[in-house]
Amino acid sequence: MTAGDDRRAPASEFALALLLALVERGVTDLVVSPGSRSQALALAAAELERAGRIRLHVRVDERDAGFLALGMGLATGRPAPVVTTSGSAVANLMPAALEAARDRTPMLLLTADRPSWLRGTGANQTTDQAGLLGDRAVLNLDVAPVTDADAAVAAAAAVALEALPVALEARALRRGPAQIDLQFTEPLSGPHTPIEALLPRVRRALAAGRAPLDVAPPAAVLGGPVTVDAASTLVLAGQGADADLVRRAAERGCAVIAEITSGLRRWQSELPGGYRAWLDAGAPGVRTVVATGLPTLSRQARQVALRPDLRLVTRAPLPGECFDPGHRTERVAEVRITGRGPWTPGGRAEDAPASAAGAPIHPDDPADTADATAPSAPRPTAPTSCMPPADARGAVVDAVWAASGPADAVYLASSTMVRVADERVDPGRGGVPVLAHRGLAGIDGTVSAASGVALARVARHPDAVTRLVIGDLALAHDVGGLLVPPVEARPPLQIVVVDDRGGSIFAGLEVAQADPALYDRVVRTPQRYELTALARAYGWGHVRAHDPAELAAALATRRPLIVEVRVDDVGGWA
Ligand SMILES: Cc1ncc(C[n+]2csc(CCOP(=O)(O)OP(=O)(O)O)c2C)c(N)n1
Repeated sequence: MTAGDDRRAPASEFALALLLALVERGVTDLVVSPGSRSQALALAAAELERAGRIRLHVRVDERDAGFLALGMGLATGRPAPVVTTSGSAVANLMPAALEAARDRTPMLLLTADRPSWLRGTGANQTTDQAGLLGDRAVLNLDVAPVTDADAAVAAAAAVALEALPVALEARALRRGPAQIDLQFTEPLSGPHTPIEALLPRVRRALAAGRAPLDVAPPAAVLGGPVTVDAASTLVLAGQGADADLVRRAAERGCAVIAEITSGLRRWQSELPGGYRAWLDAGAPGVRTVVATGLPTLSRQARQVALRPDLRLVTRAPLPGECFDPGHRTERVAEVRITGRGPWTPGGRAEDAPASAAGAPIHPDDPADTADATAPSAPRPTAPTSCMPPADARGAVVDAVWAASGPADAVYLASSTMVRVADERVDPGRGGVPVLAHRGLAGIDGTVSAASGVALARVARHPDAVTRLVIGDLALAHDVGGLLVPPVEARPPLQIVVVDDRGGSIFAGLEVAQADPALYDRVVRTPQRYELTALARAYGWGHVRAHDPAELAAALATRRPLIVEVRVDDVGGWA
């Protein structure tokens, strides 16, 4: 192409080169919300999809786009970059990004912006959106517009190389959301070099550039390694727990409590009466508590961590917040375990990963570490001795676990049901991958996040079904997550809605003693929506399950479906 007939739009040349660079370095999925300022990125994403180089997911609502990407990041450990236009669109990514910051899920926000000289001038759809996450982001880049098509590849490679070590490397020392704010000037899109011609140039530019070295966490933050004695150690694992530490602890005979959202339940010890009762009994014999991840699901776990007579050690190798209820934990990068304790893990041997080599993509993903080709055969349900059959919530947990195999996944919405599952699922049923966003324990974005998990799982295991267990308010909160463009495959997701008319979680709190009418009006907040009509409006199948058999039959279809379970005021099937 000669200078005279060069009609390439720098915006499009740059956008395609940037996305190609990310794909070259491992990005497989992109999430796009529509807009004008972001058109070059969006069109480049669509072209890459057409060329079979990425999977593209389009969501109208940026909040849903953010949570969809969060779910993919949770399931794979890699970010699915999210493309948005400028203005309030960017702010809609905030809830998912805050969650990602807390539970250190990789996330890459590609936010299109107007050129910096329009900031502060009252320009349409323009706000101070670069660096919106502040220091919650692991990286903030504010990228000036590329105005010369010949400079586009070098500029794109420079941006990618700056972001890659932080945003993409699985072993990055910082993990969480990264924002690349990309300023674009007119023309916002236009002709560009074809993918096949651009790719070798992008590869050369990536190879020629040098990625900045990642910054090690300040040494002062981390003590250790600490050595603990298995016989007197309790390991407490929450979401994001270190799988290797938990496995070593279980094999050494430590007492292990693995919250259901740690995904490591199979390593939990057989503690008399269940872990809550054992903790209530004073955790006999324990002198040291080792925490890993973010335990959030029981009052007892927090209390044991606060006991002044026990030493608290938290394994938290990455900078940022860690589990430290009493502001006194010994924060360490590594925990060594000596000796031998009396406890045995309750999980079955075949639930354990075949090999400890190579970190699983998700800590409780036996399908990713063991035989990934094994059929996702449902497990027999464990005896449900601790709850009467009339307990509808318990029956939902049993049915979901019975229907799910190791290549499937269960996503637990925040609120009552995650706690029911935590109490009820014994280690013998610990082979099913469990995911949740427990960092901030929001009830927002749950349908979208579970959809992201479902899409990530099925990309790896073609028959995988993800099952979301969600309350009626959390579903209402993310109705928009049900909206899937007609050209896109519906995520292989079954949504079990436990409808107890509002937030039942509050019934166990002091607020439940308030005037019942006031309590209902502003706390429990029962809603009235017709789930059948809602499902139809968004193109989902819907069934109502009146008993465990109907629920099991619905789940056994393995088809995308909304399954409604109505629960009465005493917890039975309504
Ligand atoms: C984004 C967000 N808003 C509000 C809350 C507070 N909250 C926690 S649980 C809950 C009620 C959830 O009700 P539902 O989804 O029906 O579940 P249930 O309690 O009935 O199991 C609310 C409003 C929250 N965690 N996150």
